[in-house]
Amino acid sequence: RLSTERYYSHEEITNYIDDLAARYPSRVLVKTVGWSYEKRELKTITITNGDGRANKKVIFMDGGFHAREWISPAAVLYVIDQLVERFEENADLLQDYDWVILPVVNADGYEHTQTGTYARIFRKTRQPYKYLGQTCYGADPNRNFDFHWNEEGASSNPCMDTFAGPNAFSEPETVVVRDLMHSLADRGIMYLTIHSYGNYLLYPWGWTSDLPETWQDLDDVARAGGDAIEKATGTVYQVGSSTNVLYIAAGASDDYAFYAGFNISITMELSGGGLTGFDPPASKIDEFVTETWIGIRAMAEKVIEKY
Ligand code: 0X9
Ligand code: ZN
Repeated sequence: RLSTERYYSHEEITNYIDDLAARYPSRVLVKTVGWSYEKRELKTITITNGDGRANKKVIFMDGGFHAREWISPAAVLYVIDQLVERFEENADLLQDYDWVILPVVNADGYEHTQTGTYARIFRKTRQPYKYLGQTCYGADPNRNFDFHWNEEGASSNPCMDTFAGPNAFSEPETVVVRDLMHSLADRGIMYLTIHSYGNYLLYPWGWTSDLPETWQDLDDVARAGGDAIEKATGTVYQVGSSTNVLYIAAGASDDYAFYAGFNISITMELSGGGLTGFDPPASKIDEFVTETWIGIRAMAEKVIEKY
């Protein structure tokens, strides 16, 4: 079983989902969808109820966009654990929907924060860029998508944390997410991307303060998640559009998914902890991921009721 007592390495995460696929071949499918800049294998896990019905609606979830946000892959693994190992309790979530999950988008960055020196708070990918004779590493994968790319809340300086990249989709990791989104778009109902920290449930747009025409649907789903969490644990999540409740930042994956056709697109910023906010002690993992699951479950139920 999954341990919520410590943070996993990228390799352990990959082994964990491979093991689930081997143990539950009728309900779990693991696929290689691409490679990171440093050639780590990026794998999705598709979870079904095993009834063999093709082309169901899809919930697409990812984690580990930002290297230092370790609680994100941990929370995504917990969702996987619940949907697979606790299938009987969650069968309603898989009746008409398949879940496609990429636990660690930025595998190189994640690995770097776990093994590099002074690397714990590193955020970006690991592709090197030259700037004024020095080398800086990585683009911000959440500024690298080709939708209003580099217009607002992003930097053209490779040494900044919000570097948008030399061009949109300069990073192999964001290309993988883009291609997944397009391949799923005609049945993709909800895109959910897990970050930390701050306790926010954010929806489009993040590139403008304008709201999409269907903002009420986005708000309904996000609020269902926030309400469920508050009721269960008392933790309050702030709900609203990225620009209006957090800050303006263009070129992010949530805006891209919504533009690509997902009806619902939400960035969930989990609870923070530790000295920087990005490093909750391992003793907090269980509390944070179970709380996150309550919110994700409630959002999925709302989506299933609406679509
Ligand atoms: O800035 C980000 O990429 C996200 N916050 S984080 O602290 N995890 O880096 C928020 C992204 C919200 N979405 C958009 N601005 N589109
Ligand atoms: Zn983040």
